[in-house]
Amino acid sequence: MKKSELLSLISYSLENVKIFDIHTHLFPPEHKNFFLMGIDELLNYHYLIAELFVTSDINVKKFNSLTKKEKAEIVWNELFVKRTPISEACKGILTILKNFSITFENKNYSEVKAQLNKIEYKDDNIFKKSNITSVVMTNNPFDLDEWSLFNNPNWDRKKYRASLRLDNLINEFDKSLNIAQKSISSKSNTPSDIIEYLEVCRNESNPIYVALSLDNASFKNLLISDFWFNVLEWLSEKKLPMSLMLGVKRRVNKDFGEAGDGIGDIELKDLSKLCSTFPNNKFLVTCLSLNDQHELTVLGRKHPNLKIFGFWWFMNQPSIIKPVLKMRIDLLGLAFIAQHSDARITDQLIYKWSHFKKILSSTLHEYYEDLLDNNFLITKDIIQRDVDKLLNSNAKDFLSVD
Ligand code: FIX
Ligand code: ZN
Repeated sequence: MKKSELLSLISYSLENVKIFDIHTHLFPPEHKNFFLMGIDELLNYHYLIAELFVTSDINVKKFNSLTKKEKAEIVWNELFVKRTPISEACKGILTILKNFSITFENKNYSEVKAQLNKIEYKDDNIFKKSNITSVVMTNNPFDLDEWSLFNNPNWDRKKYRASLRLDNLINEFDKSLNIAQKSISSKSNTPSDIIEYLEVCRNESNPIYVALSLDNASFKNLLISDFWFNVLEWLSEKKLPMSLMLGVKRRVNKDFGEAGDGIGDIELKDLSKLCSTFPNNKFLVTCLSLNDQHELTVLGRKHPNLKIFGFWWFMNQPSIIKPVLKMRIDLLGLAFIAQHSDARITDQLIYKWSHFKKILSSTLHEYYEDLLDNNFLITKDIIQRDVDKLLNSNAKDFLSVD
């Protein structure tokens, strides 16, 4: 293959690869109170809210008391009219609007919204536009309203795959234990009731992994607690991987709500210990801090039961993705899960994936050119195989998902 053909073949492969999105906060439209789509939801994304609070002199308490529509209008005016929408989260909105051929130069919020309201689109259209076959939801078995999704038989369980999000067991253990005991009408009042409850939830939801987001203290506790030892034993028996999102510090600024989370420390030697102590468990891991990426990637070379995934949250910035993606390829070849969207609003799938594929395209181009220089034959099939691994089959193989 000639170098001149390379870029078009990479673009073709990226346009046609079927994406498996292993971490989102999305729900099917049938889950009415939790399904989010449209401009008001997009402009209320906590990434934009954080920017609003530190860019404008808006009163946070007053803003938090407004309706979603009122907030959306303020975000549009402050970040897209009065200022240049140059940040990644702002550019994401522009990518979505452009994708729907919405004109927004000197347009106010109502004029933008009116254009979008004229377009009939569903989650299906967005999945098809971005070539996404499945997304993994974040399902919390201790939020019974949210968990009621699994009482509803009428939604696509292949398109929306389940996970078991267990952060409540870190932050509200006693309350979670009560929920578990009530649900299984237990009299024993021991933490084993939680595992019995999780088994009920596993049968209801057929999750493809359990997930936790952890700071240093809670991660260290995982390694010494009998309860988590029993959870890991249960996971190994059920062949359920554990997804660990490490290095978050919740509510750095409490007034900002969901926009107030930040970066915490994490000791990755503990991750290595976890992988060695539980060789029969599989761990999907991503870290929030740029400072942890090199050590995490090296650990990806040491533990066959560890799979690195995605560019999480504050890592999902083009200026950071490019060098870290190259480091992962240098150290791991293509043996990692390249990205997840973390989308909360269905429309976000459009920009989360198109922005990443642009970086992946130029990165692969660079590496394939090097291979051509070393007389390694690059073919269309090889490119399609590699892109499928990064965006689809590495995740499905590790998670044993068809
Ligand atoms: O813990 C998580 O799943 C994080 O992704 C969220 O808490 C965070 O708010 C988010 O959506 C980041 O993209
Ligand atoms: Zn998330």
